[in-house]
Amino acid sequence: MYPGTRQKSWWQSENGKENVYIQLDLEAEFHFTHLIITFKTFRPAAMLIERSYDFKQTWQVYRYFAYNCAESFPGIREGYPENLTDVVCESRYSALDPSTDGEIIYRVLPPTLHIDNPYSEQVQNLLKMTNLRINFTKLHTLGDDLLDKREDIQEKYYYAITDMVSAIAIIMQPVAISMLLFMKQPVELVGVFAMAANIIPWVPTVNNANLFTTETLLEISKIQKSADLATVTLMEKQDGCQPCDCDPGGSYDKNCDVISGQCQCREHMVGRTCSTPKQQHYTASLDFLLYEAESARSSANCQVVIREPYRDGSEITWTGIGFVKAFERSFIEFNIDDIRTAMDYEIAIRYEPTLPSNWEDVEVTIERPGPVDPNGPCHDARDEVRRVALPANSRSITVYPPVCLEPGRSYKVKLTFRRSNFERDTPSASVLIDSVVLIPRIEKIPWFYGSIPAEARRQEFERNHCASYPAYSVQTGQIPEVCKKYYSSIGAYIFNGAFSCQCDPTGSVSKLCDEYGGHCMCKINVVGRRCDRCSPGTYGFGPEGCRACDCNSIGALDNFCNATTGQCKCRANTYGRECDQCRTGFWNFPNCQRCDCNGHADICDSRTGACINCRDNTQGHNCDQCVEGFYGDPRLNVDIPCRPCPCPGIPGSNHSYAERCSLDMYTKDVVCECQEGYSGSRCDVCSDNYFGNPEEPGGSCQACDCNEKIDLLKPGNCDPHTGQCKQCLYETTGDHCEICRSGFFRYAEDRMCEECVCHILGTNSSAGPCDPTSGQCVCLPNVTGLNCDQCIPNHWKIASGEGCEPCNCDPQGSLRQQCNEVNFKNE
Ligand SMILES: [Ca+2]
Repeated sequence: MYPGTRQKSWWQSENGKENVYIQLDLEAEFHFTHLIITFKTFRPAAMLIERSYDFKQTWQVYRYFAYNCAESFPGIREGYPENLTDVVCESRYSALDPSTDGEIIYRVLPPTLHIDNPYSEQVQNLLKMTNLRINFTKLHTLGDDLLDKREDIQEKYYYAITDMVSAIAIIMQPVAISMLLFMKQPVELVGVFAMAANIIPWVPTVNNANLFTTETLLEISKIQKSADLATVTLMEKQDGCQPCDCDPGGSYDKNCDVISGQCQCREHMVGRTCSTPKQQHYTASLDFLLYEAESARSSANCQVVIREPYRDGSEITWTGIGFVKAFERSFIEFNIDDIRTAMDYEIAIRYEPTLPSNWEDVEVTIERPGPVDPNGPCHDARDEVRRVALPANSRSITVYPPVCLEPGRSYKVKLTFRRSNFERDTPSASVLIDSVVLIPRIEKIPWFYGSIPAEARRQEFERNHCASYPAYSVQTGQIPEVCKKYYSSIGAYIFNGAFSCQCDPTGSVSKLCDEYGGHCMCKINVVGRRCDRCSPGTYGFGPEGCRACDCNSIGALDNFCNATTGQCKCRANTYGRECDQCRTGFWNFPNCQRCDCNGHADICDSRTGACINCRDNTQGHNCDQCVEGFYGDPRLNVDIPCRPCPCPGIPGSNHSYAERCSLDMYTKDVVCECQEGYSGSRCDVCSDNYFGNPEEPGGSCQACDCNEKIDLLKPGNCDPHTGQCKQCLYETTGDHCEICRSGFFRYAEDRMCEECVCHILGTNSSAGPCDPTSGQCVCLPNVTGLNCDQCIPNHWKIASGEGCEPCNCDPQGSLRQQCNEVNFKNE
């Protein structure tokens, strides 16, 4: 019955739908004995009851019911079962009459059959079930022959059940099982109902008039209107009445179901007392309303200071990416537009001092977009300016008095950093502001005051110093469990339930988050509640987490790199992702200098500075010299281009007689370094003791050919053009010193020239020198001998100098015809 009325409530199926069903899914095996259904309207024209005892793997029909069995279920025998396993169709529960409160009764063990042993296997098999399904297949349509789509027709017909009585005995002893109700078509279910192990009616609505005295109760905890799914929890009933003990924040109120003790949970809160968020959900932390300074609007004289998490794992004492550095007369303005519950909030400023002294004067103003709700909790809110100091020995400060904020509005909280020191201006003074946090004021939470349990809660809260954690602790791990329990309740209260974790699938290790505060478990170097970004100083958000930037400590401005590419912020002239190289065209990291290549190359060795790929026929460390065969001075300040050496032709012309040449800086003339045999500044003359015509193309210089009969240390041994030898030694002569000079002779080429020895009296001195080969002198008449020193036989008077004369001896008076060659005396 609806509370306070005599009117019964009912379940009703969707209008005009013929095929609907109710299914009970039990998570254990039960014994089912009978079922009585009472209908508010006409009973169905056809229906059947099925069961499964293997968790919906297979289904067996218990019984068919039809006004016209042959038409609705052809082939099924109509009548009463004749043995236990008979499946029949009954028509007695399907008549048009009565139009209301008609029943259908089904007993698994028909009373018409005698059962000898109720514990036999056959009986037990028939009773056991894990799932029960009641299929309604045909509506009585009264005068309307067809159940068609017309709305006025459809509107009239539906199934409506006021009571369902079933007998289900539990075989096992489950402590908590769940049961699901499924409707093929959405069936309007109203209210909470219960059923018992014994014959207990399903009670529609929140009517608590039926108090069950049975040992075990099945209780459907919560059925949403028009839902096709509801969870049923089986609970053991305890002796006597127990306090509901509903979570003050997780449940809507302190009342629970009188049977099950189930409290009314706020969204996504579960458990009998509604104290825990459901899986993959979390309750807001007490500092959930947090506004990062680095995301807020700030004056131009503020600086964002990004802070890397400590590499050694030390506790992080800030949130977000870091801080805003505020100086005197700067301001930071926070936009607050996500208030969910109108109440008093304490403004806490989280900061980090940079000086050993306090920051003495910060002005806090709250800008309201319009008038407050005169009937709401903020009706007497006054927005006087608040002033706070930031002590040097603290990391947070709470601004008093608290401010009353209402949902659906956009507030601006402005911090103005007036002066660091009241006494004097200190423009260099600064303070690092991390964030502003709005902490719900405990005293204004209704379940913390006004009743004995509320006072007890507040005492416990205060005894554990729970009020002191949220303002300065950014680490939930430090918070005592008892405080977390209260914070969780407060979070559920302020935000009307729990939030979905929404852990980032890439950056999170798991879909589950911390039930308090919602922190997901992040992969390496990943941060954010949802693990959705790289921590400062890392990059490359991906399945492996994030990689360290590793920016070069000298070459980069800081250690923060592009979150995607990892590019560090390089100083002037440094280069590379980590800024650990010099820019192209520079060398000598970290003191990057431009490559000195005299304009003849663009790049150089990053370590040595040696130029690479010198152009314009230059070479050298700085492209400061001409390559071999070229001359000039390619240094930038001189800038005489490198030209091919004219020695006398250019290199490769086949008329070049120098490997290299140079420029005489005085005369500005080219000086070739001539090959051996060549000489002159252009190598166009032959060296001493060489000859030829190097000034002409194709001409060359050769060594003088003087048969080694010259002194090579002396100059001018041969004619520089003809090669004619001019200083033959060893009594030689000829163009190549190949012959003995006049008055000398030799027998063979390899012999030295010898002087001719000619008898002065016997030699015809006017006839020339001796024979150059034999040494034979030219003799006067009748003179003979190599040296012309003898008269021919029978001749004498060689000393005459005109040849020898015959002896003319008297043949009788002389012994012989022989006479003294010199003296005239006959022998
Ligand atoms: Ca921050």
